[in-house]
Amino acid sequence: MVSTSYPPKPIRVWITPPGPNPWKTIFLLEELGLNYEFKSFRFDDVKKKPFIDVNPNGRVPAIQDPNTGLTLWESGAINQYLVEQYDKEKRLTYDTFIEKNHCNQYLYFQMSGQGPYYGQCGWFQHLHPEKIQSAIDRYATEIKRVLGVLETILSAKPADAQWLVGNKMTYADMAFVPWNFRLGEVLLQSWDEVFEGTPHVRAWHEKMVDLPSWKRAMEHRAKLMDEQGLQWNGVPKGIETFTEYEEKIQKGGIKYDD
Ligand SMILES: N[C@@H](CCC(=O)N[C@@H](CS)C(=O)NCC(=O)O)C(=O)O
Repeated sequence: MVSTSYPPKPIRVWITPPGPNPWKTIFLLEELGLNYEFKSFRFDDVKKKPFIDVNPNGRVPAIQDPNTGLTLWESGAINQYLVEQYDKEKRLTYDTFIEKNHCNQYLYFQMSGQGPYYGQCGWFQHLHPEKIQSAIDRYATEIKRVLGVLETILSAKPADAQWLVGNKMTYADMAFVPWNFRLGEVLLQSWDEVFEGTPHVRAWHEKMVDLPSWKRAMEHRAKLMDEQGLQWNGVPKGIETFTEYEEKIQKGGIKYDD
């Protein structure tokens, strides 16, 4: 965390470190330089108390903001709250009619059109006990389609305004980063293959992962993963490859991650 005293009391963020969704919120907190603290716990406990008292849906992230008394889950709702409550200068959002609604639109697209499809692709690629190629293909095709939609949008924008809304980065652009960051693992492709045919998306993504705020978020992730004995890709230490991990899962020796 950046050392900051705004808001006065730290916002508590419940996370399990491996999955991408919590990092959407941490990226935003870091970019806004807000005062927050981690409540990091194991993925195995996501559907158990005490977390389900915070989020009955048992999914991370969730936040508790002692400055306002608000408890909130669903990363899209959390991030909208954070910008509305704390981005007073509208650095990462807009209050103009069209732009504000377009930010909403892209956030909903990310929440319903990007996250769930990427998540299902990752599930069928790595964690499902049976290899169902048609399911992997369906979600991989959808990922490429979503990247194509983003390419159409970004390539139509002026060269000096390569952002989804208006001419600056908003919380809507930032919301796409954590899942796109995991595309190599999700699709089992090289970075060049992942972004083949979508150069504007690649440049947009690379601009954001180059930000100090994202780098700080990923440093926190590395530390929290390490604390739980996990490697960068979510595979427990001591297991070399995804194939070995998949074999152990199939034998029931390991619980599923997301
Ligand atoms: N729509 C939710 C999705 C959250 C989500 O699925 N988080 C994953 C971790 S990245 C999780 O908690 N999974 C728990 C499970 O699959 O049981 C959000 O954006 O907050």
